[in-house]
Amino acid sequence: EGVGPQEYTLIKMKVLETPKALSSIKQPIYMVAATLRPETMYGQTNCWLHPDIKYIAWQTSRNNEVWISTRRAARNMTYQGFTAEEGDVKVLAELTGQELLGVPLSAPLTPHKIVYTLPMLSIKEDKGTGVVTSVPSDSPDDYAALVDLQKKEAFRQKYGLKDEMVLPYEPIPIIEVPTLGKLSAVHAYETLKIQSQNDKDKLAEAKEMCYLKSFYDGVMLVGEFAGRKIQDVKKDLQKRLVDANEADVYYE
Ligand code: A2H
Repeated sequence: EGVGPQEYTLIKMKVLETPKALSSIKQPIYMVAATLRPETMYGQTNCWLHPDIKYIAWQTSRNNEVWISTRRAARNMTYQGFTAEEGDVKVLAELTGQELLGVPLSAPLTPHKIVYTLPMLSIKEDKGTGVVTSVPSDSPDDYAALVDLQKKEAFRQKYGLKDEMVLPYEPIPIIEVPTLGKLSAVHAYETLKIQSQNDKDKLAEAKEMCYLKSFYDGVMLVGEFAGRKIQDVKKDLQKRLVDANEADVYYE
């Protein structure tokens, strides 16, 4: 990673049914996922949370919205104009990822009307918001974690997830990458015979196979920018999302 701060697009995923633990909150609630790939939002199938990480629901100064992220990310955001006062996080609730699983969300650009929060064990507490949007077509980590849940009923049951939150969601072809095809992450996963989201070395290899190539040679298959190269549309797509109040820009 470079010297300067990293710019993330914060994707706002609206909570459609407030979980019990947040029932006192009457404002609109969003999970905010930090991504480097706003142009992949057409392929979202779910949202990842780490079951053991602590998240907070906190008051932003944006349209009275309440956002869910790690406390660390919320604190950083107080210095980026997201709150009334710098350094002051107004915490409305604190809870673990586990308490927030199986929550229905509405997310931008994906064809799915509802996507669910599901568990991912490789989420890092000290990066982004701790909330990760899942694009299994183009992210080997996302594909591996989704397949783990789809293959193992016991894993779904452990977290109280219903089959319909997981089983109907398949990778969506959104970007064509020369030699890797229209589902580049699936191609890498299969070529390297990855077994699970814990296959760290092979997943690192899969990411090497996919990411640079997708960024430099990938072509959009869907949406307003279909037929255009990824590197030429990333900024425009970010701006569209921000202008529609479906995203924000966050640095760390
Ligand atoms: B990306 P970097 Cl399709 N822990 O978004 C683990 N991973 C995290 C995270 C956390 N706390 N916060 C964000 N991320 C993921 C989409 C995507 C991403 C695609 C392809 C590649 C890709 C859909 N998931 O990232 O360490 C998020 O996944 C390639 C690295 O700051 C975020 O972008 O470089 C990316 O990792 C940020 O990772």
